[in-house]
Amino acid sequence: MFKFHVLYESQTTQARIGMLINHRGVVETPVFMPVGTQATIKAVPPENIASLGYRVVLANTYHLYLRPGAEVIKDLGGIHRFMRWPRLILTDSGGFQVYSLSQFRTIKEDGIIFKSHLDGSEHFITPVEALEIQTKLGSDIAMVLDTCIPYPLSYEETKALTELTHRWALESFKYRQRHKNTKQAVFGIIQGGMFVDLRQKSTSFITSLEFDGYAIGGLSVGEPLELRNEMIEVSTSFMPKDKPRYLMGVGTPIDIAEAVARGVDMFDCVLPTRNARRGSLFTSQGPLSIKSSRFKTDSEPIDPNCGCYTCRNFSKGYLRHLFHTKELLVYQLLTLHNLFYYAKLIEKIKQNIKQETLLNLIQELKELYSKTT
Ligand code: PRF
Ligand code: ZN
Repeated sequence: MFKFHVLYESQTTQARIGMLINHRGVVETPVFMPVGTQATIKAVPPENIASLGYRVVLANTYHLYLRPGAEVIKDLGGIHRFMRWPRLILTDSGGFQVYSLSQFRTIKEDGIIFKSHLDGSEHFITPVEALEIQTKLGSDIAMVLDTCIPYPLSYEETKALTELTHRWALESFKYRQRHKNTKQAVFGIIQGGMFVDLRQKSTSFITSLEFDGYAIGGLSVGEPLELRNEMIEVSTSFMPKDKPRYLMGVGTPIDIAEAVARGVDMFDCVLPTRNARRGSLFTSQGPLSIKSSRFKTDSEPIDPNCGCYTCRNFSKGYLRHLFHTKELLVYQLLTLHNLFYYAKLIEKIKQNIKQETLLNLIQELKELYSKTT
């Protein structure tokens, strides 16, 4: 069982408020999914992720397939029990990670040949296998295998890779028709690079297949913000209203708010977690680096307006000390803060959708993040 309902449609933007429902529970959208590549949100126990209000996390098929292996996770009771996260889990198909991580890969008509970044071993994955692996993992939402289109890339090459993505999507769709799995939803992925007509065609083709939801892929790969927003708009304007829309790997608070205004419902990004581990924090006053020497004797929290565990209990002076001494606790404390910030951001976006003030919030965020650290 997998359902999506739109509860509210904005009058002033394309934004929506909706609800994802499956056998594990209900998720309000817009939703942000923290990234748990290795079946863990780095440095934070699942109970804390849940108490921040998160209802869905993302895990990566590429990493888990290579180590510890999908069979191992299946034997240990599936990915939910494995990582002790009883709520929803979305697994990415691995297509994108192969491009960014493996030392070598070749795209064939039937799938991707790649070498593991761990031991150099060679693997060949087809679209059907990518779904089979995700079935073994037991995630709630599986993504189809797609091709990654680098930026910039010529029209002809982009067209060829986009059409290959379509053939793979069709194969994935047919496979799922033959092998019904009522416990796992499958999302198709739109590509098309940075060309309006290819984005349009990709959106029409992918949404002509009855997937449970649709993702916009191939963005946030180095293109300028205006170009990305244009591509998002092209896609969402051709996507069905009654299915969830997921923008993969995006983004900053501004990116998310802008995409919500264009009709996107779901997001994932390493930004809050990865930035935290590098000492970069999101605050109500804009970005802040805990490394700065000006915090050496600072007794104030990271953000006086933040109610997270870290801000309620620790000073910037202490956190800066932990960071410079590489004490392990700092990774948990800073990640908790950034994930709290993203959870509040999503709450704020939802409120602003309901009050028809989302455009004001976007303006506020732009002013906040144009300031220097
Ligand atoms: N495809 C897949 N995963 C992704 C992307 C994509 O295009 C992106 C693009 N930003 C992030 N993660 N399968
Ligand atoms: Zn905080």
